[in-house]
Amino acid sequence: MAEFSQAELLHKVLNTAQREGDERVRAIVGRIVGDLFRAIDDLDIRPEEFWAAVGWANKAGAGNEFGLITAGLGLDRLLDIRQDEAERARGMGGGTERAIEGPLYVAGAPLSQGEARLDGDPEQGRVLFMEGRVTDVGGRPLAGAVVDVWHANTRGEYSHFDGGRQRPYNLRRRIVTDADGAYRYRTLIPSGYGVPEGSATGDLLGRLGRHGRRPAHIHYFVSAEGFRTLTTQLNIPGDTYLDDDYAFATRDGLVIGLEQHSDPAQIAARGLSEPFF
Ligand code: MBD
Ligand code: FE
Repeated sequence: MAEFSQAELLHKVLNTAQREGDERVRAIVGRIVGDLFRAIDDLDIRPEEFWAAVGWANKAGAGNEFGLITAGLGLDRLLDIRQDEAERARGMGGGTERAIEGPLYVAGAPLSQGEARLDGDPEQGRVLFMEGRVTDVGGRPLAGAVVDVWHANTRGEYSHFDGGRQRPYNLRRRIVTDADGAYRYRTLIPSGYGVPEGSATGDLLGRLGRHGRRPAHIHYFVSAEGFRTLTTQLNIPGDTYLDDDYAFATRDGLVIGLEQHSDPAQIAARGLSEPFF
């Protein structure tokens, strides 16, 4: 029976002696597994704790929850912080701040020119008319840019992730900017998202004494030929969770201004009364 030390065990796990395999994967897996070896040692992790964690990870995987978990552990925000720093170091700053993508994007939303109506399911809610302009960092309008937006409904649920309760691509659209770089859309003000009750993510957050709530937000990818794509989110003002987001994704500069209108004629004059289905 072979006897070997922990260090030798790690070398065998990583197949360090061979030139085969992917060196980058070896470096990353080596760091993480080495740290796990140390954690098991230093914290004296018991077999029951270890197997409970394996069961938890299996549940998380079965529920496609890893994107929810990384957001809650701050990893997505860490990547944003690092990209901000890298851009600042290269003198690339300026423009709208980035915010994390999150795990609930679906590619291929309906595409329209200049404007769109996002809500297609019959739902009671506060109507939101959004107007914006895509420019380069120097303020020059970008015609033909694509604004890809997605958000939750008034119950905080996303289409494609709610067991089929909403129709496909509800509250998801791609809008091409006009000659002035402008776009506009009509939708319903979303509610904040909450990590599902009883999920592996919810269990973990509960064990940390945390909640899994996000403030109401609207996701954006903004892309244009010859420019890097901006991934960001806009926040609805006044939300309780603006400064207590489980995903650490909010930024002061991304809270939009809202003007309230109650005159139905004024609302009708803005158009976009027909759903684009
Ligand atoms: C979301 O809606 C979201 O935007 C993020 C970042 C994480 C979980 C759910
Ligand atoms: Fe979201």
